[in-house]
Amino acid sequence: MEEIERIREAFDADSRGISSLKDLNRLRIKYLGRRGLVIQELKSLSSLPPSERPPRGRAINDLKAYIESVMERLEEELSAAELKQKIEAESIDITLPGKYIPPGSSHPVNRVLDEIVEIFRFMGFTVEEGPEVELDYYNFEALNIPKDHPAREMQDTFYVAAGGGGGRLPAESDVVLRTHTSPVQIRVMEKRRPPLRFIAPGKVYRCDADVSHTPMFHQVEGLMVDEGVTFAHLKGVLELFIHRLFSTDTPVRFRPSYFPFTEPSAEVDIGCILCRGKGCRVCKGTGWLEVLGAGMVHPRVFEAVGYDPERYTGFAFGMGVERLTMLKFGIDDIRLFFENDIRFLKQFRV
Ligand code: 2NL
Repeated sequence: MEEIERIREAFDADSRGISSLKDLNRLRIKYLGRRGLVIQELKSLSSLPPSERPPRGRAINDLKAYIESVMERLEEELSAAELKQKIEAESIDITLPGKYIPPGSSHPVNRVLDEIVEIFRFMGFTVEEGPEVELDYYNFEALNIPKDHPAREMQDTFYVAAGGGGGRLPAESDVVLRTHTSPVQIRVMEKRRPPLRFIAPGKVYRCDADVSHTPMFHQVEGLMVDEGVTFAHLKGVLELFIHRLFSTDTPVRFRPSYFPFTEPSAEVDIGCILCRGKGCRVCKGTGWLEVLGAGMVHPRVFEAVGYDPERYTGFAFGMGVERLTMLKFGIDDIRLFFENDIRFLKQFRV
């Protein structure tokens, strides 16, 4: 019993001299470690006659509990002191108020793009993407747009100089910035077989700039191919789309049109949402707004991707996202989207 008292006194003396967590750990090893003084005492119990074991065992366990509680208190005190020292040694004043970072928000064009994507996903369309720098073949050739077609003219298409620029632009480069997202659809058809149902949203580029044109803008094109797909399916899908994007009472009308990659082709108009069809400046007094182009996929396009045009039919459509955004929010100049004026962008925060 005297021996136990001596250990307690030695521990009290040692613990007074502790000034760091490192010291504390040494103390722990000295008393509670595998070969520590307290553990040695516990082990020595077995050499005592059985009748002496219980009182001595209790005394050792009391000592152990005492040492543990003192160490626990020391650990709390020392770690608080060490943290305080660390903080004071730093030159940052953590009590200063934080720098205000105003929350950002989605660009109005992206908001409408997200809405469009959501409506088509609801109808079972998946979303596909592809490169913005394209081969002439995917952007024009495979879409039945021949070499002398007006859509290829230099004033419309950005040509990428082969060999990384530097020299003068070659008169005819076969690398272009995509002028529509149709090349994505060609690439997907090349890789997969029908049935297919997807949209291709993204940035497209045309060398053009005025109140209604910017050199970069956003498009969503869509495609559905299977046996037995008809113009009726096209009408159903696009009418539901318009009714979800605008409102269910928006009139929709299909007019005959022409695109090299569809036959027959149609232009889709909606009743003017600004004057409700009465005629205004935006609809130029007609009461109608053109919002989509569409049609049945041209057999030559199917031939280009190795589909049998006798077996498969499909519909395709395309729309400009900036134009739809302008109509939805009553914006009259497309350039406002790209000036990054916070006063303009703030108005579309949700
Ligand atoms: C418009 C018109 C359209 C398509 C895009 C398409 C794509 C393939 C095959 C056939 Cl791979 N057609 N796309 C068809 C009709 C119209 O876009 O006014 N876009 C803004």
